[in-house]
Amino acid sequence: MLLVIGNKNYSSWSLRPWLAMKVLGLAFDEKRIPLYGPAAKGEILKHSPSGKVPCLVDGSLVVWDSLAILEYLAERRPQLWPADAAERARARSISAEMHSGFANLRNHMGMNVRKRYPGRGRTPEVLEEIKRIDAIWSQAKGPFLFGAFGAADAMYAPVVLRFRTYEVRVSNREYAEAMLALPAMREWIDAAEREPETIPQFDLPE
Ligand SMILES: N[C@@H](CCC(=O)N[C@@H](CS)C(=O)NCC(=O)O)C(=O)O
Repeated sequence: MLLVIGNKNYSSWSLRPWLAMKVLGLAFDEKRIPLYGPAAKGEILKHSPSGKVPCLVDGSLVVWDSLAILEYLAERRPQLWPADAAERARARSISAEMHSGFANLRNHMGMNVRKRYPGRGRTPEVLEEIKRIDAIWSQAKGPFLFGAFGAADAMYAPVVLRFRTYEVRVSNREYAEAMLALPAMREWIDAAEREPETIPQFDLPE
């Protein structure tokens, strides 16, 4: 399998399936396309019909969009979703909520693994969304949202990194600590720190 992703420093959507594949121990190659340069769109379109990353290529099959990729992976590794039907419905609900919502958080607290922006981005709307995430994380079974690591954790992984950058405190600190302690998260962070590219519109002075 080939996973096409963007910059590890900035591409929150790319992190989701990448992390799930690493935690599951699936073998895959990755192709990293630095985003928003003059050639980026053309390069992405060679793989992804939506013109966006992430995109998973499995032989002749192409799967794009982070949540669709997680669902595809779950067909091979059902443990990505909780075994209990009611828990599974809740895991899917909060994953869908992350996929379609939290627009203010995305806009005002863009992912930037390398930087620290304490106190920034806290508009009233962002604070409301942080409260909602705090409530979701407070219901974590521990150490991850539904016990063992799963698709819902993959969906919230970029928020863990955003809260690290913007120094957002939440009630359930253990959850973020467990996520940051995953060897795959460390690997992503280390790679993001070594990336040479910067995207000026996402790279405000600290
Ligand atoms: N809903 C999509 C969003 C994908 C997305 O917006 N990806 C961004 C990078 S994080 C992208 O490809 N941007 C490049 C572009 O639009 O040219 C998903 O869940 O995968």
